[in-house]
Amino acid sequence: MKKKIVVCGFGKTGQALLDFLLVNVEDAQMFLFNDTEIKGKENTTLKEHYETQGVTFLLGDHCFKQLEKMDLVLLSPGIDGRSERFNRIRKMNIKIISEIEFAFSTINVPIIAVTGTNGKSTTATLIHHMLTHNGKKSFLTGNIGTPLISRIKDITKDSVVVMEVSSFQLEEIDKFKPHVALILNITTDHISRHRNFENYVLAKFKIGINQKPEDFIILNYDDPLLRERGNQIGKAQRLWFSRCSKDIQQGVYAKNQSLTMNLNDRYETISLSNSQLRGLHNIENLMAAILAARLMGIRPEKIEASIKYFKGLPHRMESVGTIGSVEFINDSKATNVDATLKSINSLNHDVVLILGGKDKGGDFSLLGDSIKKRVKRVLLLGEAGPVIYQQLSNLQDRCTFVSDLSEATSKGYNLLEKQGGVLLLAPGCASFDMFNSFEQRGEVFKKEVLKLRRKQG
Ligand code: UMA
Repeated sequence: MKKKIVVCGFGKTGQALLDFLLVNVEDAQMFLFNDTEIKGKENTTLKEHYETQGVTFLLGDHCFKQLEKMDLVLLSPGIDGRSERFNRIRKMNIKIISEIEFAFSTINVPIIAVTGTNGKSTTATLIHHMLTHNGKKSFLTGNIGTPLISRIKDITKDSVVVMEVSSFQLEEIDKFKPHVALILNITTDHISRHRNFENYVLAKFKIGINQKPEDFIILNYDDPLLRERGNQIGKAQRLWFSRCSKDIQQGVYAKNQSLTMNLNDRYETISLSNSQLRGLHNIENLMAAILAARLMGIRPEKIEASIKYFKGLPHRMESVGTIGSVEFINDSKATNVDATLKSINSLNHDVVLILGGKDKGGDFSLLGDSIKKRVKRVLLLGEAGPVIYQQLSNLQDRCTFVSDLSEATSKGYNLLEKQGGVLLLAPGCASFDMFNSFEQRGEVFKKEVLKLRRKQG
């Protein structure tokens, strides 16, 4: 009898899994399960394409029962494999494997895996940049938008894989083992998926559970949770990075724009003065990336030389221009409270802050002190607006509700026009109440700034 394999989720991951299976697995019956119907022209065409290749689509949650007949269930990260319904399947001894676990089982090259609540994409991209700039064959994959499984065909013995890994992905790993793991920070996020903060922390810690003493884990010494519990993660050699303390034995610390690295009592310095990245959090991202690149054998002077060519990613503290003395900064990727806090704290100017979107259960009162010091007005947007208003209880006189990004942009500009400052989009929330993604939200903001600039002549 043919083996029955079902791929769950018809997003980027599900499609990449199907592409891989159709080429590499013979003699199996292939299924695709998705909780909802497939909509849109592009996806419908793709569905038809897979159907002609023999894939049977199981669409709608009422089809979930059919998973009970499968031999193997492959999961996309957005689907909660720890939910009641999947636990039921697990108890029936049906194998459930996540995409990263499955992809990992097919390769044997060093993996550098970056996780953390914030800074993952920038740090992973920085590492990839430092490696490729210095002649390594690096693949940048994972949560950043390219499932690992989609790159397997191109990975060769001399490759290095750099992965951004989310808590959703880590929650489902079994044997996945990076040679170098990085945890940049851990603050509250994704509580609706993980149910509580501890589960989220434990998912992040899984990055190191399979590591051996010949592997490395890079941790943030300035993160209270990591400093307290970082020594309990796995068996890898620990390296720390710190912006605030020289008190680290192995790793790197920053003093102004200069980094001092200590690896096995060998001291090296690297200057950040050429870096184009803004914000204190980016010093942390740089330190973490530099340690990883150094562990992969890149010389300090080569790392230093490559830093200056890295422009940063769109939608992360991205300056999208000025009108008069008002600067517009797009940090649409700040989708949780901690990221917003870091954005505000990296600006010295008078700030008008656009906050709100789809609430992920964050505690916005944590922004109180920084708002008091730096933010003259908070423009509240989207579904989370009223919740944030409640949580900023003693700052409500500084809050104004706006109906969309267009109103937020023009109102923000009017408020700053006379004495100058920064209009900062750092919403602290997901985008899905009004947009398809944080990228789309950022693009809309950029368009609004452009419109305003044209209007101002
Ligand atoms: N779906 C269901 N049932 C569910 C949830 C989703 O059927 O309960 C279906 C959807 O209808 C859709 C498909 O599953 O058809 C989407 O699957 P997915 O959510 O796993 O999305 P992908 O397109 O495969 O993208 C995933 C990651 N998405 C999530 O983790 C939510 C992408 O991270 C990642 O870039 C991509 O794999 C490649 O690895 C995005 C993300 O938002 C950027 N990540 C979170 C974050 O960064 O905060 C963790």
